[in-house]
Amino acid sequence: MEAFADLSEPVADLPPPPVDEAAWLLLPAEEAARVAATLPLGVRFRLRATITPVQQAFLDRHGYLVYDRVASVGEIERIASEVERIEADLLARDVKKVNGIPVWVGRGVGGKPWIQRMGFTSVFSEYIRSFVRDARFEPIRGLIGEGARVGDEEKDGVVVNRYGNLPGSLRPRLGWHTDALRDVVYNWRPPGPMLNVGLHFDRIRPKDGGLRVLPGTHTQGVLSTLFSKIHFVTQAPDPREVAVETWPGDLTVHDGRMWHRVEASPHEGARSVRTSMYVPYVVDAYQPKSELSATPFYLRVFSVVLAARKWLSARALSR
Ligand SMILES: O=C(O)CCC(=O)C(=O)O
Ligand SMILES: [Fe+2]
Repeated sequence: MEAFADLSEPVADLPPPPVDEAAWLLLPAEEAARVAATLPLGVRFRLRATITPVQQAFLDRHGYLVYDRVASVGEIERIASEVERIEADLLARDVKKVNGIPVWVGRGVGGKPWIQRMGFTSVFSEYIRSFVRDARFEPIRGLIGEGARVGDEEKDGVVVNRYGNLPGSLRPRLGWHTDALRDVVYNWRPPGPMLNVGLHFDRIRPKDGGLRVLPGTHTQGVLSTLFSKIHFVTQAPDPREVAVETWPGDLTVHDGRMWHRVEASPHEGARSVRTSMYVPYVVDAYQPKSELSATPFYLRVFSVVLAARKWLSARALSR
């Protein structure tokens, strides 16, 4: 225990228990839909051996699910230490891109170089590679679709995001967006169903910032998916948004067509840091990336914005 720990705000508090689904496990779909409609938007589910009818109905209705602490604190710590090891290696080798996906290096706690978006982590870590394949995630794989696989070398691979409100941080937040935009931009096809699976490393209360989702927007028309907000630019809170409160090890599933964003932390320094890890499940034809892969257009735009931000903050720090 640190001598000056702030005891007024418990940060290691326990989550409310996940909803008890025992009575609903065999419900037919229509009844499960009725039950799902009565659950609060902040409901937490327990990941079982199969996806329950009510979980499926909640996802269909609202576009997301939160699973109570699917990873242990020990596992989260181990993954975080693997991420630090990979980071040290990428920084030492001055790697700017992995398989065409930019490595965004900002400044972290104490001003040290800090990788804020890292793709393909499971390619660099046997631990992460086997963790994301653990038997407990089988039902999630089934949720994505028949024959879904973890795309270690596909899309952006297993991505680790780090946000922080620190001098030189490249991303304290992430503006409103749908993940489905990528589908539209690359494949010229309307956004289809697609699920994103995220592991959360931190205790984040609504007042600490973190993930915000707009329930139900996954069923909007294509035009709303594309234009009801300006992708990555609109930051303002939406009156209908839900703050996804997390405890370390929580797992979220969200529909890629749903609008969501990451709110900045109001804290400073280490207390403001938030880490999430997203696992790509792929059902399409195998399309591995390689060192020859081109950088996706939207990441190029991002890189220009981040370079500008980096330059501005370097100027501010040197004053
Ligand atoms: O960090 C998060 O939880 C969300 C990240 C996200 O939405 C994204 O990278 O597309
Ligand atoms: Fe997203």
